[in-house]
Amino acid sequence: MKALIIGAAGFVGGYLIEELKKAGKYEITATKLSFEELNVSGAKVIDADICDIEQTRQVLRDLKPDVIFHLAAQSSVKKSWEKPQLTVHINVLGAVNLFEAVRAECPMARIVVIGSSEEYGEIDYSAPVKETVIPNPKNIYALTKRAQEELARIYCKAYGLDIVMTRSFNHIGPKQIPQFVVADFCSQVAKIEKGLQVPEIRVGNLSARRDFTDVRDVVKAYVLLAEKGSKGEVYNVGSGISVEIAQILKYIISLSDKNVTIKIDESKMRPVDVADIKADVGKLSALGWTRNYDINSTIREMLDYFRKETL
Ligand code: A2R
Ligand code: GDD
Repeated sequence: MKALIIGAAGFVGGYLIEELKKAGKYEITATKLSFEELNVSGAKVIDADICDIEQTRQVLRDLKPDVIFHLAAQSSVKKSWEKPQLTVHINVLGAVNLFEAVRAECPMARIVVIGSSEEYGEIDYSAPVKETVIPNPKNIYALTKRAQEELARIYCKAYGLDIVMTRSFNHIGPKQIPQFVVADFCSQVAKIEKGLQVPEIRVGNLSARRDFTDVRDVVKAYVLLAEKGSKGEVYNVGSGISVEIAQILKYIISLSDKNVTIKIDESKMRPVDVADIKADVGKLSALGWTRNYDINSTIREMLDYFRKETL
């Protein structure tokens, strides 16, 4: 079975390669951008830019994959406010390019398209959100992921492409870059412990509540969806529990013996921020998905990772 991961040099890619290797039945090819590093064993690595339709077609023509995981994206909500055109370009044009290339080169391939919980936007937050709730995206990143999902649905219905979509909630784990909240706080604490930062942690909106899942459980869901997900369907990938960012900060600080003060950094605030969101994962669980990691153990691993990496 030939598996292709597009955008494999990011956070999720390395973990997905490991999960596919564990399954033992995949011949894995992974794409990265030409300037990115990806040193992995057990996968062939090639350069490809999803915004380049010819390059994308060439990859599919040469490989004829059975399953494609589309991870490539501008994945930061914060950056999408700063670079809206770039975000639309990569996330929307990239998706259309992939669908067009699949249509031309390997129309039978199963495609797992990674969307975001951010697509839900401003909804009733009182209960875990089901896939049937109508999304109401409130930021540029969210809208691009919504557009990607609707495009996927159109390519599925109009041309019969075999696409499964996700709305993935926040994922965390060792090696995540400090652009995202848990990695950011852990990285700052590690720097403070090494005397590289004054004992003051800079934070954004602490009142938001998010649903965090360990990346290793997330990639397990992606492989399961490749194998058992229903064509044309969207699946939440999350834990079902939302945690206040302030609570996470308090926990990370409690893991250190340093006296750390908290400083609100206005540059980390977003023009609009979803208040609280948690997934209903009944649809994914019905396929047999379970989680192995709890949030606190993942946070401890992340802090230890930054302690080792911070020199
Ligand atoms: O932006 P970079 O230099 O970090 O590269 C990212 C890469 N990428 C592309 N790949 C192919 N063609 C492009 N035109 C292109 N533009 C960016 O996709 C990065 O290496 C990868 C995405 O990885 P991350 O940003 O680390 O996202 P992560 O956490 O692995 O999330 C995977 C998926 C994304 O679609 C997120 O939007 C979603 O899960 O949450
Ligand atoms: N990054 C960051 N840094 N976020 C902070 C900070 C800080 O210092 N302080 C508070 N926050 C809040 C943000 O305002 C937001 O409410 C929450 O923490 C999570 O922010 P991020 O970790 O940056 O993630 P995100 O939710 O914007 O996006 C991530 O999750 C999405 C799924 O919900 C990304 O991984 C996306 O690619 C993914 O789709």
